[in-house]
Amino acid sequence: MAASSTGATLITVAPTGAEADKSAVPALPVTLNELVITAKECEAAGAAVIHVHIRDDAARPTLDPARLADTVAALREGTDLIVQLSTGGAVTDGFAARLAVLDAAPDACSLTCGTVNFGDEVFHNPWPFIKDLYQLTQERQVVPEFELFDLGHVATLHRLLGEFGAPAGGHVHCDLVMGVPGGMPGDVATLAAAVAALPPGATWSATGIGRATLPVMLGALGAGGHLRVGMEDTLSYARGRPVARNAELVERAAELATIAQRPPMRPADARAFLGVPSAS
Ligand code: KMH
Ligand code: ZN
Repeated sequence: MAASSTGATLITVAPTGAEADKSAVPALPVTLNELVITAKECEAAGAAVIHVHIRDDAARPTLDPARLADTVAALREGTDLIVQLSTGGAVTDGFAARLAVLDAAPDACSLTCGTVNFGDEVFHNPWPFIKDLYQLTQERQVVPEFELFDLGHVATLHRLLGEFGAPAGGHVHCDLVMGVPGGMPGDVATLAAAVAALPPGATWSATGIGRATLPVMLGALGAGGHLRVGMEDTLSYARGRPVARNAELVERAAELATIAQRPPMRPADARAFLGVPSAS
C-alpha cells in the first residue's frame, strides 16, 4: 500500500466548486471578499490548502485569467494557505482555458487523471490534455494534486509518472474524489482498493461527495490518509441541515482528525509535506 501516514492530517477546503448555484445556496462564497473571509475562517479552523474555483459577477463559474490572478494575490495576502487552483473548472470549460489557469502562478493545481461521467454531464480529461497539463506544471513549477475519480485514473497516474517523471516539488499527492455519480463509489472497500493501487511513496487525501462525505472521511482517517472537505463536495452538514459555512466542515474534520490522534497540519508543514516552496 502507498505510504500515507504522517503524524498530522492535511486538511484541504474546497469552498465553492463550479456546480452549486448561489441563488439556491446563499452560504456559497462566490465573490472575492466572501472567498477571502471563508479562507481565513477555514485556516483558523485547521485547513492548510484551499482548492479554488472562482465565479463571475453573476456568480457563474469562470476561468477569467485576471480574476484568477487577483484571487491568488488576495488569498496570499490574507492567509498562509497553499493556494491550489482548479484546472478542472466547470464541465463546459475548454482545454485551452484550463491550461491557462497556470498563468495565474498558483502554488498548486488540481490535475484530474481521466474522463468521468459527472451526473448527467461528462468531465473531459483525455490523455493528450492530461499530459499537456502535467508538462506545463513541471515547466511552471506548480505542484499538482492528482485528482482520481475512478480506479482507471490511478492507472493513468502511473502512466503519467512513467512517461514524464516526478512532479514539481518531487512528491506525489493524490485526492480520491469518491461518490460522484459516474465515478467510484464512496465506500471503504473502494477506498482501500484505490489506496492499494497508488504509486509507492504517494500520499493521499480523500473526499466523499454528498452523502459519501462522512464514510469517506472516517475511512480515510482510519487508513492514514488526509482530508478534503467543503461546499464544492457537500452542501448538507447532516440530514435536513444545510451547511451554514465552510468553516464548520473544516472544524468537524479537524475534530475527527484530532480524535484520531492526527491533528491538523499547519500550512508551513503542509508546504514541506507537499513540496510547495515556502511563502515569501
Ligand atoms: N467541477 C468539476 C467538473 C477540479 O477542480 O479539478 C471538476 C472539478 C475538478 O471540480
Ligand atoms: Zn474542484
